[in-house]
Amino acid sequence: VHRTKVKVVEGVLDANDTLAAANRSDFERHGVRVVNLMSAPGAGKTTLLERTFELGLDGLRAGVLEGDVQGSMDADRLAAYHVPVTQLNTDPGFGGECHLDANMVRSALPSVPLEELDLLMVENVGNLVCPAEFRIGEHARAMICSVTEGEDKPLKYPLMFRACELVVVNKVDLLPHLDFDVDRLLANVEVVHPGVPCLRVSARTGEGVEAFRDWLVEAARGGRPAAAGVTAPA
Ligand SMILES: Nc1nc2c(ncn2[C@@H]2O[C@H](COP(=O)(O)OP(=O)(O)OP(=O)(O)O)[C@@H](O)[C@H]2O)c(=O)[nH]1
Ligand SMILES: [Mg+2]
Repeated sequence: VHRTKVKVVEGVLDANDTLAAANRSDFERHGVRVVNLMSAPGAGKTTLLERTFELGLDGLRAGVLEGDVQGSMDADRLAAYHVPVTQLNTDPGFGGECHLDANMVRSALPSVPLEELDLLMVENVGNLVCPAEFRIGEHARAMICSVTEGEDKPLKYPLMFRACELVVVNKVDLLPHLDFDVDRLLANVEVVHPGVPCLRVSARTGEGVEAFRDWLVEAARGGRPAAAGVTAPA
């Protein structure tokens, strides 16, 4: 019974990879690079996107695919920046999934104006486990952890910290009020994902947002490798 269960899980992930590859080829046909943003709920994905759109993306035409269990609050916030935003709710039809998968993204693609975009930012559902397991056809993944979450998180949720090409340490403006040790966090990141670039950012004050924007622009121009440690779509 146990072996059968394992096979089922592998089968689900294989099917996901096949759909992720189909998404990837649609993105590439339109010349769109896709970045998947992942974090625990409330780490600052939407706020960081807001600050990034305020800075501008070096002339790149950006859009957002906004993943939430329900509601459109984040999509409404981002639409204020005059970028095309498509809401993808995992509640209807998907049973309130805690992550986006390739099939959900595929079902949303007809509503995403790919021909108008160079860069599609996907804000995943806030969750530190499941989003890391499902590729969606993206070219790069950034994960955001905030300084209120604890230095131990890379050791407790290693896949999330491994399945990304960038770690953003957000809310550094709060450090004077906390006993959070950024160096200890970064050492733990290094244990699970040696060499991954990390940025110190405050989406509140704008500190470090330019470096994040520069990373995005480079990712959009094809300068980033595929994620290590996870099955990349063929
Ligand atoms: N002090 C501080 N607060 C921040 C920062 N970034 C985000 N916040 C606050 O943190 C809360 C959550 O931010 P969001 O940007 O909504 O987080 P999110 O990751 O998009 O959340 P979900 O989409 O619900 O997973 C909000 O109250 C933000 O104002 C930061 O750099 N510093
Ligand atoms: Mg959000």
